[in-house]
Amino acid sequence: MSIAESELILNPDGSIYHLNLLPEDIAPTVVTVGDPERVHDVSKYFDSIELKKGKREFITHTGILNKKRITVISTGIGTDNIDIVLNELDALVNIDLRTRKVKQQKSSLDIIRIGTSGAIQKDIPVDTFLLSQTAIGLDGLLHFYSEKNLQNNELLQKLEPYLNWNHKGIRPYAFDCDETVAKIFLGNHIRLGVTITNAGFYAPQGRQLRLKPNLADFHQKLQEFRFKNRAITNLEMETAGIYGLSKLLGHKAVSMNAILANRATGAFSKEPNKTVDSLIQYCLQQLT
Ligand code: R1P
Repeated sequence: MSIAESELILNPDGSIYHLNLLPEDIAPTVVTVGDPERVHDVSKYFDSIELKKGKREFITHTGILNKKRITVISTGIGTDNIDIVLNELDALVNIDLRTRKVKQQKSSLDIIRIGTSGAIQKDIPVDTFLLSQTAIGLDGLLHFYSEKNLQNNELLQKLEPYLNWNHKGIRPYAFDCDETVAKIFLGNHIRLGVTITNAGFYAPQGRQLRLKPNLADFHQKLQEFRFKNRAITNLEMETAGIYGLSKLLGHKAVSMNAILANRATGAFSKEPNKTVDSLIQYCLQQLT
């Protein structure tokens, strides 16, 4: 069955609608970053760059590093953008854009998020590198998709009644990283964590400027939750969406976080750019 023009939207040159990319533009290894300017901060380490394209917040560079072809793409902020980026990356490899038919043989991408994040546990210093072993989404994105059996249901069964936020319209979902890709990034200085992804930066992460958050005990509840001796470690805005859609679509994802803030101690990194650059260099070194 071919997919209608209104559902799989292509630009006049045949490229996919938002990302503005053709199938040949992307490598099997895709690094995602939130900030469009971080795309250059990654690709400047490539030995050569063969492609630079972009549209809106979705900037893409593809190149070679140590004989490995890598694509780096910016997602902008939030899981609403992750919905677009993951579905369109998948369409580039798993849908024949000319016939508009899903390919019989599926391809799997390795997806590595290099992002920033805030810790919620006191013992995680700023400038830590944290690999999200599990991500819990409070943003709701994955509830719009079926195949929930791929979730970490064991964790959810404990988390949902503990949080008891369903009556506030907040229903968590939870997915794990891909273990084979995660192994590439393990190391003594890499902290493993459980990451909360939410739909905003202020009240959805327990911040108050002028508006009072609806959940007064947001941080405390998250800080005190334990599952198999694991604690929730950090907050950001993309990882759970990336993990969920990757699992459903058959891609392998891992999220690497530069911890720039500690929300429990009030600390913020003195050299955030240096920390992000070190994480980029570490990830590229491990990838190649
Ligand atoms: C918020 O400032 C943004 O920073 C974090 C959050 O997930 C959110 O996207 O990640 P990035 O630095 O990768 O964008």
